[in-house]
Amino acid sequence: AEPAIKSGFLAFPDSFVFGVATSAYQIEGASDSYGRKPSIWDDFAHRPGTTSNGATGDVACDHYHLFKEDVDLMSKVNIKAYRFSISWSRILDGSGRINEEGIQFYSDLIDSLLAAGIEPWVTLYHWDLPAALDWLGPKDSITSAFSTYARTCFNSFGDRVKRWITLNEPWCSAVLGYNTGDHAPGHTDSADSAPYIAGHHMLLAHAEAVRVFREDFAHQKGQIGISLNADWRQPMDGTSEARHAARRAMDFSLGWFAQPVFEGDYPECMKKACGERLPAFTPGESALLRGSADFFGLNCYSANFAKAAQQPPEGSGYWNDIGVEWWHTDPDWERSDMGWPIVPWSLREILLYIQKRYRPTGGIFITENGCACESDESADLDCRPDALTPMEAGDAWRQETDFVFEDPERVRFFRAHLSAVHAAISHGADVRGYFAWSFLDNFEWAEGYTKRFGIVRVDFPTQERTLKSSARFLAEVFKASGLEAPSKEEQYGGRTF
Ligand code: GBH
Repeated sequence: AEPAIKSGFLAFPDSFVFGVATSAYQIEGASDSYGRKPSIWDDFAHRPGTTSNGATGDVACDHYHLFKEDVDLMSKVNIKAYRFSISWSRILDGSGRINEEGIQFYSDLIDSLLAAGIEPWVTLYHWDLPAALDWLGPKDSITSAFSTYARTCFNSFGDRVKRWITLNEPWCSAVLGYNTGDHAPGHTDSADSAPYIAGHHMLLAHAEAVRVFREDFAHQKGQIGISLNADWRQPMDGTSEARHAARRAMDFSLGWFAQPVFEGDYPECMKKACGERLPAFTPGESALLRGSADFFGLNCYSANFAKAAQQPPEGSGYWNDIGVEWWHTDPDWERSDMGWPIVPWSLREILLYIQKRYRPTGGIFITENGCACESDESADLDCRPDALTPMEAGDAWRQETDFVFEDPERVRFFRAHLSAVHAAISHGADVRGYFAWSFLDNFEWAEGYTKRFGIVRVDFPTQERTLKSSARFLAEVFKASGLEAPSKEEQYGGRTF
């Protein structure tokens, strides 16, 4: 029976895309088989002291071998779109040779998705750079390596894939990879300009891949964009100082990449603060970048307040360049297991900001939003998924007796955030899709397997999958194309929309 449409029901447009997301290194495993070559994440994770408990993506969710079962599970949860990434070093070995086994894997995955009525959304680069390459350059070799890789993907899969994302969160690659060293390749001792140079080359690589796609693959009639991450920055108070600080924080995170992609150049405040340390675009590069995304992909998880830094900047690194106190949260905000504040209304704010600031013609797609909870410390590890059998009968998991792993905090998170997306649309933001992060519990980068983001629980030693109640919740939202607004108790800090 169709769900009853109650007065608190928030309906999404019929064309709204509801999906889930993952990335290659976080789920595939099979890291050194079937012709796959190492990426910077293989090298990094195998270096002692880089990840929690020395975790690596060697096996991860073993999705390489279990992808058919995973696609079946997706069908059970009414997933209409699946965003995954391709492992560059699985399909190219660095000498120009194509690894046919790697191509076959993604080809089979894409075919299985299409057979299940699930639209593939493919990210070309989700942080797993081939180990022989470096975003620091040289500029021409890294950008042309990326465009060759992109061309291989368009050639092999573009007949079936109509939605491409060039890069996932270049901010993370640049800052966490080349400044804090928390992510691969783990540079901490580089010059102050390292993240800017890495980011610059990522932007040029993106622009080059988009040029190739538009010039040589127009007949595929696909769309190509980029996924940028940003946490919303709310001015600490009504002063112009705080508003200015918030704007700077947004420019140094989202604007760093969004302004070149949508307008062809870096934000003025970055150019001013960084001077020579921020590379400049030539007029040709700037023209190539301007308008180089058919849609705006946003990955958003959290928010903070913005307040001007009290101390005058010392040194000249990225964090000093911003001139904003970066970690200024409200002590009353609830937090996820990552320690990130949960601030649903901020998702509405950032969507409206993007709409107003960049007016993306192809709309905004939230390509990631989600929450880490039921971490290993708090999870009931005795909850073994022996009820997998009854779920095999199609919709059987809907029966009340079925085993589902209970993750009420994640259900609450999704309900609040989807309501915020609905509110943003009502206020004029052209939001056209939402992808939950993540389909499976997976290798959470430096956090290893200690943080769980999945709507499907993975018991890593046995690779058994169990649907969580958040999967059941999203299945209903996706089917009804809408949801009941949160009750008063479910809201965070009592804030409504
Ligand atoms: C995404 O990145 C990744 O794309 C994905 O692979 C990953 O598994 C997922 O999120 C979960 O982590 O430092 O207080 O300003 C997330 C990017 C950037 C989001 C930093 C939260 C931290 C808040 N993150 N941000 S803060």
